[in-house]
Amino acid sequence: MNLRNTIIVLCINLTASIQAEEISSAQESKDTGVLEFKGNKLSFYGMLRMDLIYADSKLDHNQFPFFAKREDKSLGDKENDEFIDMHPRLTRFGFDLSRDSIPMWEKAKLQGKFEIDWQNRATSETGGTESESRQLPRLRHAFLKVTDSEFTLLAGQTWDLIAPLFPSVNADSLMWNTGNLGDRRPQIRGGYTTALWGATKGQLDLALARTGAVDRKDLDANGARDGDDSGVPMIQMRVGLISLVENMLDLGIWGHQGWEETTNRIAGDDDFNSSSAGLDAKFTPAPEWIIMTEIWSGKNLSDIRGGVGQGINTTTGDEIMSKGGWVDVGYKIYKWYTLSAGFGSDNPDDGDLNTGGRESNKAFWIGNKFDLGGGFITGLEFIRWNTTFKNQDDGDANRFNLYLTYQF
Ligand SMILES: [Ca+2]
Ligand SMILES: [Ca+2]
Ligand SMILES: [Ca+2]
Ligand SMILES: [Ca+2]
Repeated sequence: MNLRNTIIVLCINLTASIQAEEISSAQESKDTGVLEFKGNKLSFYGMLRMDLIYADSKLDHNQFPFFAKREDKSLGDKENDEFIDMHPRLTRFGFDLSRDSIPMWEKAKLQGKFEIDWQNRATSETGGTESESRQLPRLRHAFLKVTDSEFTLLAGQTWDLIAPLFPSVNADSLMWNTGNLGDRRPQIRGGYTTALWGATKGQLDLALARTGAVDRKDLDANGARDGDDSGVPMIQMRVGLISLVENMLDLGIWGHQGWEETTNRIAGDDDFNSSSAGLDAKFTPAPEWIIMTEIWSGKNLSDIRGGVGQGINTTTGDEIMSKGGWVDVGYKIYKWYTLSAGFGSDNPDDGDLNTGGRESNKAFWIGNKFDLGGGFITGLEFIRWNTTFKNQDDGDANRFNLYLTYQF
């Protein structure tokens, strides 16, 4: 072996031993998939996903539907105007991070979550030019959480505290504005959980959250979102009972209050409120059954996905009242097959609407989910929407959605 070859061999050996050290310092346990480094535990998760969609009539958005479009021939609408769509936008990537203690606060556990997908509706809503092959990422969750015994503090973006459940179908728009309330938004949340009796626990959470994070309401179009302009955060509160009736039932009651202010008056008003009250329940009478429901009423709900997307009537300056809810029943017939069915309704007060306003939005659905193991999960969903419009003909749409996923 000449000197040149010796040096090459040495270099290769050195590189190999450095790589081995790096791997051992960030050891991965094959069983848990958890990486450990610097006292932190890190685990990645996500899925590759394709959605194929067909509907026999137009919805307000192909991929992210809230309601059926009006089918009023006397107004020149086309009836039963079908469409197809296919997209990989619900492909998801995330990680969970945690540590058992904070060096200067030993009793405290620290957790964090980061999650993105590519369903960036903001771009399509604002008429952006994003193509269906150059999808932009969307931040879903980015938050940290500190837990010290029974107390938690959460800071970042995650699900609304109110209306925490969602139906088994429509992973794009979650039956929002069809009875399901609650999106994701930036917030700071304090929580207290305590054992009550048996396995039953009580929960009390309070959150200060960003108004307008969802509907971006700027009624006076002055470039300042009206929620931010109010100078106060949205308040959300929820009281819950976990593991009632031998672990079969979780219950919660909740509400929110939000404030909006405009610089220029809208129909004489520059001050608007948003509020809701509701309940959620999850019942699992046997391991193969899951029954979920949410019921609510409130006003000016467009920012939390209610009122069929209608918050303020800008002709009268009044907040639009609405009530609604949904129920979803799932039954695991085989280890690999779950059948679900549900119904949702969002019913604004007709008196708060002008001609053409969405008076009601109802849907029923059937979901079929096939879990073949190893993360290969596919499903076929059917949803039928009926949307009614003030003094105009209604719209009906039947939507079929096939999806294929590889989850890890
Ligand atoms: Ca919900
Ligand atoms: Ca404004
Ligand atoms: Ca109505
Ligand atoms: Ca139709």
